[in-house]
Amino acid sequence: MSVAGLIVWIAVCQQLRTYSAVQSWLASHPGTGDFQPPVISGFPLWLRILHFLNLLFMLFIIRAGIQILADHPRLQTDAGSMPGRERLRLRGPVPPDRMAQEPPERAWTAKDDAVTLPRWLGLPGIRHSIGLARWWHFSCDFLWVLTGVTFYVLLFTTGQWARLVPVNWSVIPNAISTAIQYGSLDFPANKGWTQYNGMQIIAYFVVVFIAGPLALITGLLQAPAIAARFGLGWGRINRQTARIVHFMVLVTFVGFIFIHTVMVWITGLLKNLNHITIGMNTASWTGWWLYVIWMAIVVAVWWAASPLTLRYPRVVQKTGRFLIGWAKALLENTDPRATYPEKAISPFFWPNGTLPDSQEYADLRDNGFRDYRLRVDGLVDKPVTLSYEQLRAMPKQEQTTQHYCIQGWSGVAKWGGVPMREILKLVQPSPKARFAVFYSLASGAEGGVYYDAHKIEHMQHHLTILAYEMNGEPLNELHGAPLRLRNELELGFKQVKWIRAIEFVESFSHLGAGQGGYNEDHEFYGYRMPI
Ligand SMILES: Nc1nc2c(c(=O)[nH]1)N[C@H]1C(S)=C(S)[C@@H](COP(=O)(O)O)O[C@H]1N2
Ligand SMILES: [Mo]
Repeated sequence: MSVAGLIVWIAVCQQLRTYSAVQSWLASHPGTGDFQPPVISGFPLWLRILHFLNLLFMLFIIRAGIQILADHPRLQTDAGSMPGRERLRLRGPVPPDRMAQEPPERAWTAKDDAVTLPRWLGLPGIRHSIGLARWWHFSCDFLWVLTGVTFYVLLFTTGQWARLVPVNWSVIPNAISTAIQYGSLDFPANKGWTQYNGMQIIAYFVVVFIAGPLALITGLLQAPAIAARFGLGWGRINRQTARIVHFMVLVTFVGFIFIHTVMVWITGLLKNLNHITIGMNTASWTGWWLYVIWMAIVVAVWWAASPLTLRYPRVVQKTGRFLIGWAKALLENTDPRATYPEKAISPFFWPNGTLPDSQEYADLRDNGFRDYRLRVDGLVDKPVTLSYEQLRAMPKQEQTTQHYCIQGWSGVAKWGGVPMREILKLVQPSPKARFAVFYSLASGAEGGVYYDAHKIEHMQHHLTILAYEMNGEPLNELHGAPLRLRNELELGFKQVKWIRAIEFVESFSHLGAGQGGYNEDHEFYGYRMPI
């Protein structure tokens, strides 16, 4: 299709150039013009260095981004991630017989839905490796944003901005002229040392000033901390539409990198390379060799990234935490307030996680949880044990909020249960207590008790509850009966289901692998997950 289109385009452009009217129009619109006054200072060192750093970070952002997409390989506008309404999906539909979520062990979970990628493409490639991919993605995002901000500042303080911002509308006819000239395979003169042509400057402008910021904004809009603060759980601007735009930005970047590279090669390779490597307008081979060395480095790092990540996952987790943990800590201070009307409730709510498989749980469930006991202890003045009945007799709170799974899906549900601040009133944590640890009756996917630690400040929040109801019904087994946590600031995996006990601690380093929760230990997630 695209090859045929290209051939037709070339033929049309060549025919156009046989008409004298077109020829004289092209002569008066050569491609370059006063929309970009010549920049005579060449390419300064900072610009050349930032250009290469940008590429390096971008490649990892792209690879890790594709990996994140592969963990929930569906794109749609529906805030509730209803299967069957996708605009694009990288795998088959949800098996119809497993949509019903009945019996619970037959339900198709979000983890069942994740796809594997080749290791040279995805980072690190293996199925459901989103924890590691996110450290790469966010760490490189941070470095890339630093690069970008430095670039903006230097652009506008040195006059180099003129290369990227057309100053009048004659850029449009000159862009059309450029397209016809390239299309006819009779290229316009390459004046790139001082002046870009219309198509070029528009492409650079879009990538630097539109796609770049949009990537950052649509990334942030996917964070529970931001959505729960600004009420972006449903309506047009929601996590799923942000994911679509984020994906379109990815396609733009990949398309740009490809076309940009092709153009560098076919419009005067040696000079073009010298511009951006040694900053000289000569046709020597120096730039070529620097380019070869640089590309060799890129390929080597590219090749090593997945194997090294799989070999030293804990190092990736710790490095990521070092680089961007502070930003997540900041976001954890946002105040989640958003609740939604009942009509926002998602008709389908993806399930996730590993069901409890013990006889103990089966007995509790079969007996309507009459024998269930919640133990709350640790660094508290008054440890308590509460029965299901006692919990239901405590003050009840209902809230319609949005759930954000780390994998990418979201869903709105109405939750009913006991506010955590009521529990705090009962047990009175000592001043030393810094975290509330929630232990599950269920094991995690690799065995061992599922648990997760939360900041004690979040337990005071008015939207933090122990839910025993979902959408007006008693919570069912799949979604965490008898009790699950709702902390609206954090991602889904921290909302422990099938809660057995709560312990207040000063530090979680002695629990499990010491990372703050089951998925933090086993899947290398961070324990702060407001994004
Ligand atoms: N005990 C336990 N709780 C858990 C999990 C789990 O595997 N075990 N999975 C978590 C994840 S990843 C998500 S997204 C939510 C899913 O809740 P849902 O099944 O009600 O949608 O539960 C969280 N709580
Ligand atoms: Mo999740």
